[in-house]
Amino acid sequence: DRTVPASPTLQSPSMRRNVSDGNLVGQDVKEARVRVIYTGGTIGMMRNERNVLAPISNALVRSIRKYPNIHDEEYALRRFGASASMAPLVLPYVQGETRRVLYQITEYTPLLDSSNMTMHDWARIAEDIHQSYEFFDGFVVLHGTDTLSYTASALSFMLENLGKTVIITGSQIPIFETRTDGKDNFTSALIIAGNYVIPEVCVFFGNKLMRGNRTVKVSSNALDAFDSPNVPPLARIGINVNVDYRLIFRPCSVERFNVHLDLDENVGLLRIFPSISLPTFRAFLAPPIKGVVLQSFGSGNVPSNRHDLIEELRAAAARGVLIVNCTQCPTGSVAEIYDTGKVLFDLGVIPGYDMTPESALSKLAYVIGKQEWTLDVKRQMLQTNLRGELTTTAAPKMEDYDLVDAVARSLHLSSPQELDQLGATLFPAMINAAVVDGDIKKINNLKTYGADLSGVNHDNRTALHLACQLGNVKIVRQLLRNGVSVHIRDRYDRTPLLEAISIDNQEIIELLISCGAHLTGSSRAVGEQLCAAAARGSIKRLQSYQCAGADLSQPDPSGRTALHLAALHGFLEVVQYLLPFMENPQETDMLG
Ligand code: ASN
Repeated sequence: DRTVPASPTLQSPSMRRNVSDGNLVGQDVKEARVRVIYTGGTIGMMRNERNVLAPISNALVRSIRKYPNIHDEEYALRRFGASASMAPLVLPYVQGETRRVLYQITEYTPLLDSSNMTMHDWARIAEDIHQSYEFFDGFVVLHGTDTLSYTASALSFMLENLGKTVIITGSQIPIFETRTDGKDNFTSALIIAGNYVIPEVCVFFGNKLMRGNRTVKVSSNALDAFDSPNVPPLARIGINVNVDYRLIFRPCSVERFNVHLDLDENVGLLRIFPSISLPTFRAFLAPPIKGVVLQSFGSGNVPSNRHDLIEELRAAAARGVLIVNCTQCPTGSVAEIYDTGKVLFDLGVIPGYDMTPESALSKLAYVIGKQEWTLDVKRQMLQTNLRGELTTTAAPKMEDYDLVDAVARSLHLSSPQELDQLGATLFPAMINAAVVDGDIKKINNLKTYGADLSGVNHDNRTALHLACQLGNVKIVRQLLRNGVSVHIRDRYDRTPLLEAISIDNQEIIELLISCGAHLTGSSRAVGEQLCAAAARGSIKRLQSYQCAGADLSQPDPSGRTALHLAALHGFLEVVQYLLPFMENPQETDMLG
């Protein structure tokens, strides 16, 4: 059943009031569900008999239950009763955020120092997210910091058409210690994963949320251990969470979430240095290598007077080895501006632009692992921006023709806060007007003016909610092609999919489903809706639910199915329609 959460104890919320009182529970509070995948790393380490840090199994979850600022035992007891010790953990109330975050930790065996992780571990994480994708609002991966950027980059490629927030975090000091960065990193990651739809694989560290495939570990001891040298952070955490929605890279294909697990391990990083010897160079490029990230000097230069090396590169490229040129510099991009760089382009070496070495390496493993792609397609994909990992040419700056700036100037507004506020009110109103008019051109123009088409209004509704409610298929398609999320729930917990169901527009329902939308809320609540439709004799509504992936034999909270209701009200056609979907139609309900 697609609507039942992974654990029977983690029931999803029904319709809830929007309240800001941390003492309310259950039916009165909106909740979000986050799955935490704990792979290892310093965050859960303790000193062993040799007095060095190593991961300890079963310690993290047990300790967290005792930390009142990471787990709200009182809420858990009221929400889950006596079974609270086995129930999901609950993040204490956070001022300013709308949803209480319920989280479940899956601990890997063995827990690993991330230096011991391999591509198989990346595949395991990707598969676990895939398996439980529909049951959670977001995902947090607890990970060692040493190879965290490799994992983040790899996952960004492996998780295709991602629609939900995935955050990888860890710490430099174990969470069990009095002074630790683990607590802040973990709780901030949970808050963001539960409250914000940022459909990217992100890294949270040192108060910054960064695009995962842009990160590098820059310090072995500072708490601010990660940087994103070529792209600003997606969000900063101060007193408030400030998300820069314009930076978010959204999947713009009308396709469902999927994972690609097949990575090719025959890839490597080759850092050029003055006087590198031919035997070393040749050995590196020898079979079975299939993909190499050439870490060149400056803006992509190699010793062009070393004909021996150039010939080795030419021969490797001719054998079909994919060679991606990236710079050794922490910031900036490769470009054809020197003779010493131009020589590589002429050999068929692929420009890696401003990709980090971690990102380029995992992208090679991903691209080479795509059996269905020809060598030409692979070459093309390596230089295409697939997940925001590279910047090809100097894109025009959005601010140059930002509508908000123009309006702000005429209103004499200037502070960044005033500009942000204006943008947040102006754009959703204008986008909604364009949606009501069914004006695709206006929507496109607004996007060029810097509007975030995924923006929400005061009821947390997006333009997609409205377009679905109005039943305008063309606009819905246009918004989806622009990456508007299908997962945002409004103030009343309604998704765009529910809007489409409420007007029985099956074309839109199918379109949303093909983008990864799914029913949310408990299966019993869906059962209730099915029963209500059957009691009205509405085959159309039942079809809409079926189209949206509902199991039509799903009972309501009292155990009655739609078939019971259809029979009770004498709707013969509804009974005939429902019968093939019933597993055991002869079974009676709890009421007899
Ligand atoms: N060696 C540790 C790891 O990568 C470092 C850390 O997590 N801070 O697992």
